[in-house]
Amino acid sequence: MFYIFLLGPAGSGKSTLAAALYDWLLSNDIDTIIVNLDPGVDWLPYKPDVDARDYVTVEDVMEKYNLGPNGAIIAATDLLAVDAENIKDEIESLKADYAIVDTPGQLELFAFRSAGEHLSKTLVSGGGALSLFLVDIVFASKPSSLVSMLLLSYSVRFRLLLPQVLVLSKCDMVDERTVDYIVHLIENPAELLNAISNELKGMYRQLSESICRLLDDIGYDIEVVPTSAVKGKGLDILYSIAQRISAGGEDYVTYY
Ligand SMILES: Nc1nc2c(ncn2[C@@H]2O[C@H](COP(=O)(O)OP(=O)(O)OP(=O)(O)O)[C@@H](O)[C@H]2O)c(=O)[nH]1
Ligand SMILES: [Mg+2]
Repeated sequence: MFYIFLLGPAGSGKSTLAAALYDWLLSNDIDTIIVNLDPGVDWLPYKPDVDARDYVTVEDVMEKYNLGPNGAIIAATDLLAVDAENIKDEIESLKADYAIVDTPGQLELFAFRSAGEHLSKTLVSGGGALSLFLVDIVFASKPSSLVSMLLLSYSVRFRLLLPQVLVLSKCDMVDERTVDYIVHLIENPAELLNAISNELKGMYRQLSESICRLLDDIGYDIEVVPTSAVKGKGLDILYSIAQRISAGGEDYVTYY
């Protein structure tokens, strides 16, 4: 099975894009399942085939351990990791070609705590995976915000060690020219440096410039895909990237 993880800051559009990609794959006769890994979510725009809430819910954890909502979300994600093997077994028992995995709203829980790392490694073991890092295009329209998102996406990539695509989400909310300009900035660090120089002054400008240079130096060669879950934009491109990677067209890490 090939796993497609959707990651990104709260509200970046993970669940909505997961649902849109799932529908698109099914309507193209591609055998796909959809997995919810958020034990705290109330409502989802899809019906998960495998659901973290069948293993642990934030509500139960709050009651059982007498925790507040934030502590309970952390504890629930840690408890979920204990069930990683069972979750993998349930997913694999469905014998689909692709599993779309929607991750918790709080990016740091999945990307920066060992529970998320353990979950992703367990699921991916013996198969392939791709991570889609979502950045809300409205947020990315400001060069300094874009730089901070690029840095965040790189640090997530470094944590999970999976091939990663930078997905610009909600592109229906800005015009085509803005989308093209942002893609251009991401693909051309020198232009991004220029844009930052016009926006910031002093210490923060220097800091952003250093981050841009760092990303350039380490070869931040990430693929950018503009999408809109509402308009169905970019879903075919995401699938073609997943196909390329799952077919071995690009290295991916397997954990044995
Ligand atoms: N215009 C537009 N709005 C979108 C799109 N995708 C998501 N949204 C809206 O953005 C908001 C957040 O979307 P979600 O899919 O819940 O985002 P999320 O990243 O799963 O959120 P959390 O799980 O809470 O972190 C919702 O109000 C969505 O309707 C899109 O392609 N276009
Ligand atoms: Mg969500």
